[in-house]
Amino acid sequence: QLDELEFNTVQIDQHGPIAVLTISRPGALNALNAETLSEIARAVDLIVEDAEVGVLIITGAGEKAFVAGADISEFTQVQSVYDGRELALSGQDVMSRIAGLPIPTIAAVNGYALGGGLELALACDVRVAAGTARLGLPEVGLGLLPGFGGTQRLARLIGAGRALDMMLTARQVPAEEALGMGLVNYVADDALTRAREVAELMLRNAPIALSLVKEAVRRGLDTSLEAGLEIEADMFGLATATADFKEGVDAFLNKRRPAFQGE
Ligand code: CO8
Repeated sequence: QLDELEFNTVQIDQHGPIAVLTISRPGALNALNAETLSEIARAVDLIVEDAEVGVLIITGAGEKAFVAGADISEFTQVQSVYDGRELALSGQDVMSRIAGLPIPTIAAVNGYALGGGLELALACDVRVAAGTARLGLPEVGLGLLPGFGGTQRLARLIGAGRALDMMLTARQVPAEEALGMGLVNYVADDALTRAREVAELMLRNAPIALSLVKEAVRRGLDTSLEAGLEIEADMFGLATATADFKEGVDAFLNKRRPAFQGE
């Protein structure tokens, strides 16, 4: 059972097909230190290996913060350009692993999602924010820039103009404004409860189709429209070879709910 695994700074709760990964560093607003980053990577690997899990929700412990950034107290260990680059690469690796997962991922953003915390939320497919959430990339105030994918993923998600405004001002964007700019998909009183509802909607659908949608969008964003359309056609072809495609069509024609097997 996933929820019996021992971690120091993260916790996995699994209820059927929904796994919730909670980042928990009380006293540091769940900031990501080296241990937390490696535990997130390990936990994500284990979650994906579990065939029962269909959706991953990532959240932060407590009401005050999702994740308040990379752990600033570790920055004093950075002594050279090489160290800084390696730090960025290792964080980017964890975020890219999350972005590349074959199952849908939802960030339930409670409170502060700053710096590396927002970058973690950006690596997820969908973001649900609590009304109290505040999202920002304040790295320039530390003499840094976002290093865990933020300069790239934020601009792709909300456009270069809005992303540059956020990164150059270092301001914290409140939940409702984040909703308006497409930075989050939903605002709710209880982000985790709403994230579970969104997960339930996703889980009604064919799992292989979900993973193919993700792959088509992710790979398409890095290429021309023409090449992206080709990727879409490839993914579409793969979907038509699944048993779930036959099941979905048969269920529709016979006016029943489909029973997808992920095959
Ligand atoms: N790292 C380490 N500790 C933190 C962090 C953090 N990012 N954020 C908060 N904490 C700690 C505080 O130091 C404090 O600890 P203590 O009680 O021991 O003094 C505790 O959490 C509570 O925080 P505050 O007392 O500051 O709480 P407030 O309510 O007054 O303020 C804020 C909340 C506004 C969220 C404030 O804590 C804050 O500004 N935090 C830092 C936010 C930030 O700048 N985040 C970005 C960090 S940089 C980053 O993420 C870069 C990622 C890419 C790295 C690439 C490397 C090359």
